Amino acid sequence: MPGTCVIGLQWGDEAKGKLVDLLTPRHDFVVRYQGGANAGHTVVVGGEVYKLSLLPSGVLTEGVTSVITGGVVINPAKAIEELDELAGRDVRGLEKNLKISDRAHVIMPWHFAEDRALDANTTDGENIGTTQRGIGPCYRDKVARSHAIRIGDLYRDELRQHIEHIVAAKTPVIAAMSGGASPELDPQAIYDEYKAYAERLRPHVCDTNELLLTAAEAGKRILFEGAQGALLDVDHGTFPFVTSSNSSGVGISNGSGLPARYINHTLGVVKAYSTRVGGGPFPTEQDNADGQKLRDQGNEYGTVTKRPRRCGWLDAVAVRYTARLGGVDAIAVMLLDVLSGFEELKICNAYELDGKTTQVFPSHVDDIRRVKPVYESLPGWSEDLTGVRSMDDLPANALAYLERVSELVGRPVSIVSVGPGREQTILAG
Ligand code: 2SA
Ligand code: MG
Repeated sequence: MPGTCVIGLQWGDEAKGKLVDLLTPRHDFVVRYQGGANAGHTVVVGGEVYKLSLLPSGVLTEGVTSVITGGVVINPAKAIEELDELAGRDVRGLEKNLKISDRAHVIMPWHFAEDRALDANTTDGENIGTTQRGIGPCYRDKVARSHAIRIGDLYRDELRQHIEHIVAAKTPVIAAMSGGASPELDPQAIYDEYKAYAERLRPHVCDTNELLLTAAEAGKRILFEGAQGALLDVDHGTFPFVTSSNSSGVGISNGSGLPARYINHTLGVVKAYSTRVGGGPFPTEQDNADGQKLRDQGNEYGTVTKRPRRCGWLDAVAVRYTARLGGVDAIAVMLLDVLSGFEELKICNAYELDGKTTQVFPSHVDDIRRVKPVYESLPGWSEDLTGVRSMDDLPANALAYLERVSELVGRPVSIVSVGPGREQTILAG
């Protein structure tokens, strides 16, 4: 009865999508349980590149049921756009194989306006740098309850009235937040638009709690696909520079509705270096030639927003923390090929804070800003790794790098990735 999770241990973009795609054939269900269309999962199948934001990466494998649970916030237009694109590229069976929870909250037009206004109005000068996909405002309305719309509400008679009520309440607030300009929110137009989305998505909508509980009780194999990374977790990450969901391992049960007893293997996904997109502290950031080289070699640009990602050395203090937080059994080290051509590689193995050396990841953003990373140096390698298929064929320095990462993080390395293709994957035993 395996329930396997794939979660990112950094700030997202660890190449989780590739791993989920690889593991999917061994599962009956693939589940997205948090976040929304802020995620960007790139999967390469047979030389074809698929970029998914909202749909689980499992949709690319026929015969597997992909599930978007109640913990996800859904932009219906985006769901439809991705469905259409996949249908146009001959991905089959989605009508039957994609399930969307009727409990999931809906991203509405006002959420985009609020996301823009909120992110431009931070108090301490640094913006969160959200993806502007309405994620935070939608989760905020979910927790606040009174102005929320769930997928199931789209099929109820009260929807028209509910939209009118919310637009009336929000219009002056959004206007005040954005310097007086009234947002263009026409209740009738919004109603018509979302009714059309609802009809289009109707074949997919169901009670996914019931579906997944029944599946788990019957011993079906379920793969949980995390979005973003654990350091962006709203409760346990670098708050407030985080996303609005539980993107660490703790989010799996609350987002999916499945109790933790059905989860028995957690794979933590680690990029061989670090990246972050958006604002917030990043202790090992290299705003210099090394960072630029990582960005160039790793093609480090946002999948969703195309923003250049900030790049730096691997931060083993942060990853050790998130591996423990996530109850991670083993780690997958991704994008190792990107490190080829560096004479020297650095790994942060401790922080200095107020004159003391620590291996504890600080809880307060100001302290994370103040830490000074303590680095150790490892010799690099010049060989191209993209064609390597076994651990034995890796250069000695690459093997030594992996061993040291494993030691510092405190978890075995079970998978190494040397390129985006399915075949560019090494099982480390
Ligand atoms: P939001 O939009 O409210 O979730 O933004 C809050 C913070 O979370 C970060 N965030 C991400 N970081 C890395 N990757 C993400 N997905 C896309 C990608 C991002 C993109 O795969 O590249 O295309 O820019 C993602 N989603 C959210 C975000 O940058 C804020 O720091
Ligand atoms: Mg991504």
